[in-house]
Amino acid sequence: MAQFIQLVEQRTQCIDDELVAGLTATQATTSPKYLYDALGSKLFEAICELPEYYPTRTEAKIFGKHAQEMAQAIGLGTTLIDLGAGNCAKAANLFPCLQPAQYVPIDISVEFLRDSVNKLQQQFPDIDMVGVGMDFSVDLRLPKNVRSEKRLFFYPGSSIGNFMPDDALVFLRQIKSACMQGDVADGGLLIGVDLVKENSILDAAYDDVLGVTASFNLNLLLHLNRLLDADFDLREWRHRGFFNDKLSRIEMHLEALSDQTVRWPNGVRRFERGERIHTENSYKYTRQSFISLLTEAGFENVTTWTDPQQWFMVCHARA
Ligand code: AVI
Repeated sequence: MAQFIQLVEQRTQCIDDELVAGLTATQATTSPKYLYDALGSKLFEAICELPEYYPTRTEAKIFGKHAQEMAQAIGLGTTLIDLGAGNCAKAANLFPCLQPAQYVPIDISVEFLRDSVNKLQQQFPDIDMVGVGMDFSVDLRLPKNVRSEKRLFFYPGSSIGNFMPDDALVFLRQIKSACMQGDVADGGLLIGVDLVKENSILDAAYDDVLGVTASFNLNLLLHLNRLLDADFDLREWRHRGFFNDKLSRIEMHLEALSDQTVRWPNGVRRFERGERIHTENSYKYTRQSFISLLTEAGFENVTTWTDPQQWFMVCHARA
């Protein structure tokens, strides 16, 4: 069994306060991290299989084609820190080329991660693995068991797009300083970024015909019901997912299908028909706008790889 460190509690006052503040704001909002309970993580895996959801397979093709070049740019024997590891599959595909000395998958979805890392440890018994259950978007301080040598932060899947640009900058700066800990040359950051493209392709990717993304979004309400002991009725809500051209981002919302009141202990929120809860943004960058963001965060020597249609980009940058 792999080592596992759990730094998140399932239900804290902090979570409640954050959720209630978001739900009772004039424009109701929830952090996208609440999309990922155990079922949400499985639904996200299903999204990645959808024909409309191009990011996963496009990124996989880029890694498949250029992994050797990436390993040459990065070097072997890194401490591979996988942010939002989920089922750990993307990093595992890179093990043969990258040959990490230590693998550190981190995810907020603790039980899902625990299962994934234990299975992976059986497959790769020679790699030292330390699974960490934590919310790295809040605090990137790593436990002591994580080697400080040659840290390579791995952040695939364009999850950086789920941060507001200002928060993305703060987060990238945190990664940069975490790379700099230790006295051996850093491994840097290997990150996947979704690129701006035709609206119809983006719209379809976040509002698929099978309704898997709709289920993923609606499942957030089940999660909130559990976390807050609230009484959202899922039949009274629908999914909305579309590209907002001006802000260069996909927006996901849950829209009330009727006037209704949602209750939880010590709290209540009235929603009118058509009112929305903003549940996620997914920013789309151009190659240049993302390189500028990396540079502003203090990274240098940026190398990029993309697919022939230039729909997705993988970047390596040194701290
Ligand atoms: C995890 N993240 C990069 C996904 C995205 O594309 O923004 C989450 C997602 N939301 C809906 N579909 C996928």
